[in-house]
Amino acid sequence: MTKLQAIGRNVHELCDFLGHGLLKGFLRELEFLSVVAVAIVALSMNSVAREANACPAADGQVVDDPQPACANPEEPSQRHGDRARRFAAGQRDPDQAFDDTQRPWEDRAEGVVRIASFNLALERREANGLQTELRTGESIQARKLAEIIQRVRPDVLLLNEIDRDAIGENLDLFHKLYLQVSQNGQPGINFEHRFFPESNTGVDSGLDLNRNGVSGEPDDAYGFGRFEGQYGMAVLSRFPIKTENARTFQKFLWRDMPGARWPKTPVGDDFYSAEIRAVFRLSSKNHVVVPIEVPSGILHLVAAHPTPPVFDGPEDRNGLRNHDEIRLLADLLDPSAGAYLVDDQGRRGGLADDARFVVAGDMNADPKDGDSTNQSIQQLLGHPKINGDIGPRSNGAAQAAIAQGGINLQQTGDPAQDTADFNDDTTGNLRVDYVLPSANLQCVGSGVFWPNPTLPESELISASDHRLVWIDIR
Ligand SMILES: [Ca+2]
Ligand SMILES: [Ca+2]
Ligand SMILES: [Ca+2]
Ligand SMILES: [Ca+2]
Repeated sequence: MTKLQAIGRNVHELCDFLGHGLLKGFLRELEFLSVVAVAIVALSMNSVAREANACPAADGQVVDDPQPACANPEEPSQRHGDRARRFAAGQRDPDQAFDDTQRPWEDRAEGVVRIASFNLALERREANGLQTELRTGESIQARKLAEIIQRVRPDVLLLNEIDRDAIGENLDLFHKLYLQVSQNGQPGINFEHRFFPESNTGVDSGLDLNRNGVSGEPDDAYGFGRFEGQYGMAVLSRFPIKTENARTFQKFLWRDMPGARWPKTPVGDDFYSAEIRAVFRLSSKNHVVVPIEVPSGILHLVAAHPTPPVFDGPEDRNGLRNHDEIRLLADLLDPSAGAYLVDDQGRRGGLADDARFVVAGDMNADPKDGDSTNQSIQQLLGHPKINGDIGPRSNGAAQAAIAQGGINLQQTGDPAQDTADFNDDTTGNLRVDYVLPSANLQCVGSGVFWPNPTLPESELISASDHRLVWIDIR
């Protein structure tokens, strides 16, 4: 089946999914037009790819967002079919979704602080693999990632999935040889302040955590990893990081969380032995609270990268851990809920009641779809201290869901809010990357860097399976 045939089939499947007879007839007529439109897009993308080295026209024209910048749209499950139908109708979309001039990341109000989260997928299978590649200054992937960051130009940026070497050199290499260097005509970007904490990934527990009878494997580390620091996380900032007051929860034990959701075997026994539970670290990488001195005062970046809820068995050990890793973040935001927490520095409790914060990271949890346990992300989206109405979105994500089809067409979440492009036979695209402001901050803008496929910079997104998400706050 050709790609165009697949798209045509997806349109039919969408009709079946919508179950609307009149709509089916309507869409049959539109199908030919939409296939032609997709073909035109594909041809123009080819020509764009040929001209990838040319600096794209940065006309900066931004179409008015039909939704207020920070508002969550209406209940997505009711809107999904309608929105999908309009996207399938191509340029007739009243939202002007196929407007190829739309570059919302260039729309930035005076005086805002832009905060972003980006899973770079800069992980390699060997401990020194990334270092060797970055040192050349010619990593194609790192160049594309840097260009995305240079285009969005965040002031504070959380990075997920950048391998951490023993002395943290990878972050300096990425900064010096890629971010500070002009990529494809974009001005270089300088983050004077950087924080690159240790990660539990690849730190061997000495025990058989996945219970397959063998110890010392990647899945027996405190966080899945082939070497220490694989899939690390980092904070980059234009504003000073108060490193001396930064908190990490790398070594916090799961058993010290009241009501921890330990996995059970199908017959109801504890999946983990008492020996394992005595040493099990909750954070699969690290959980950090990083105070940053933005112009309006101290802002706490609260960040983590909870384990994916998959790669486990009926005991759902990773789904339950993902839930409790997100719970640690939620508890941190509330002085009473977080009273039990003790960080690696020996300090007790969560954030102060009036603290201003932003929670950021790849949470590996979608509000509607995917495999997360007990809607784990609702612990943050519904948290009274968080403005959970922020719904960063992109036209590129909405179009990708239609073009890629598969499981995307059975999902109930708003496809425009997806932030990761996963396999459409097994998972579908998901909203898993978040930047969530505290309710006492004013959010004046947000978005996801998932450009319209007609834009030259849409070629950049192949550098990661995740997309950069940002918010603008005052
Ligand atoms: Ca094992
Ligand atoms: Ca699971
Ligand atoms: Ca996909
Ligand atoms: Ca989705």
